[in-house]
Amino acid sequence: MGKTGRRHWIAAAAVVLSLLVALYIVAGCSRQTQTAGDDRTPAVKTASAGQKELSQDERMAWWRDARFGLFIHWGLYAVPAGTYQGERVKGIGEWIMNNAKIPVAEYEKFAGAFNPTGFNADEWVRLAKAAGMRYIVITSKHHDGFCLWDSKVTTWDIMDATPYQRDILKELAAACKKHGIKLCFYHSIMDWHHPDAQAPFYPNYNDTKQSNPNFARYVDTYLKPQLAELLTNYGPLGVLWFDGEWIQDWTEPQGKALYEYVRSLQPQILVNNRVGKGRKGMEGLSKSDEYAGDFGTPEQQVPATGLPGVDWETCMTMNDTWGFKSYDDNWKSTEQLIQTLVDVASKGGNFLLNVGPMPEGLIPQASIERLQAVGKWMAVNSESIYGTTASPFERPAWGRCTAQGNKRYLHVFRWPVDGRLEVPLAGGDAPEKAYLLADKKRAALPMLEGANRVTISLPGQAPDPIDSVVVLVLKK
Ligand code: H79
Repeated sequence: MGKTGRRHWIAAAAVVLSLLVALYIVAGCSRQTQTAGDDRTPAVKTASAGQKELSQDERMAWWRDARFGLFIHWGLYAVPAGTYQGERVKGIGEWIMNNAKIPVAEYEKFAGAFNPTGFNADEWVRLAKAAGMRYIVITSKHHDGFCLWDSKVTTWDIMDATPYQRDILKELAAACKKHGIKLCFYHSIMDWHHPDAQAPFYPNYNDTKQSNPNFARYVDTYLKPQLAELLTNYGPLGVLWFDGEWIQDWTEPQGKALYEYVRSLQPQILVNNRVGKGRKGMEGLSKSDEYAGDFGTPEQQVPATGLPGVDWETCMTMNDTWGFKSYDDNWKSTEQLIQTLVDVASKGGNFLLNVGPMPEGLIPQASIERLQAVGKWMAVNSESIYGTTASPFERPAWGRCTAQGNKRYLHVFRWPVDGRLEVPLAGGDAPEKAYLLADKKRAALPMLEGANRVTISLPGQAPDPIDSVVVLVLKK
């Protein structure tokens, strides 16, 4: 080829290349349009000037990637810790005010005994981080109305009502920022302490038939101003996690309005479905296109086959209470906790695991030990959790599967005695390599391909008695 010929050839190649690039961009845009079409909640037009408005997928991205968070239920109920006037009170610890029918003035006395001198925000955040958790949801206010921060619209808070007088949320916000953990607040819509909310319903604060004629005043002069404080003084938050929305006085339109209000103050924040009336009992599910909220919140349960097309998060206790109860020793095993985390991930959900700190400011030792054990597993296996999506095939007899790109993470709960792991394959899936996630050398495990399945030969000994992960790489 002469010089001119070569030049022509290069020019032609450049034209073809730019055409390809143009095509790629167009294809990319149409993909984006499709994603935007999937959005279940319209974006709020509140992003400040010059700031790009995030799509639903962009807002959800960190949360979908995180998969694992720490729930913290902490408040005055930790003081009675499940016992009132010498009697053990049935039910979850943070409901003691309702369950033991404690008058407001009596309940207020617990504030004088709340002096958590052992509280160390940095330690809590490091514990969560070492467990492999990526976000923390703490009770800014539970149903008893008591506030863990210095609220300007009430004296029913840590600053004005207790001898402790330190803003717990401020300290947690600083520690979370330092350690790269997303801080989130649980906030109760129901309020058993406020005269314009459910306080007058005593002795049945949770009476779902009663209505308070002044409830609108509570929303406008108390609930919303408090949320404004939380949304402006503690940096960018990950989630506002509402609860207590089942009361007579709360409606879906109010939920939608509150959703918009929260996002007007922090456009990128996520809000759970309990902001409105979308949940169905403790299943906590909702289709977000009908109801307000970005994700469903099944409580103390994992949906049998997940919730395709809906973002969701299972919240769960380690024993039988959210708020500390001194005598609740019904702890789940580390095995149960790890396998539940994996089960949830294999169905495409997040896992929000609870601790109920003691009034001294310490997390119960049983919880610490379990979080550390989960962290030990995560240190080896977190790649099979973060950023994964639901299993592409039905639950196998040996365990669970999570997926990311061309990788299938095979979570082997029951190590096969014959050393053969049968894995279903979808049409077009061609196995390239299999290895143990615990094996730093990634030594290839022998594979035998069959019709719609591959059989992987495993070593005799499981690397982890609870869940050993085999990575199956598919040809791209
Ligand atoms: O904060 C923790 C609990 O205190 C709180 N949610 C977790 C995260 C909690 N909410 N409800 N309960 C505990 C039990 C109350 C259930 C009922 Fe109902 C309220 C039964 C009837 C009204 C749930 C909501 C089922 C129907 C509506």
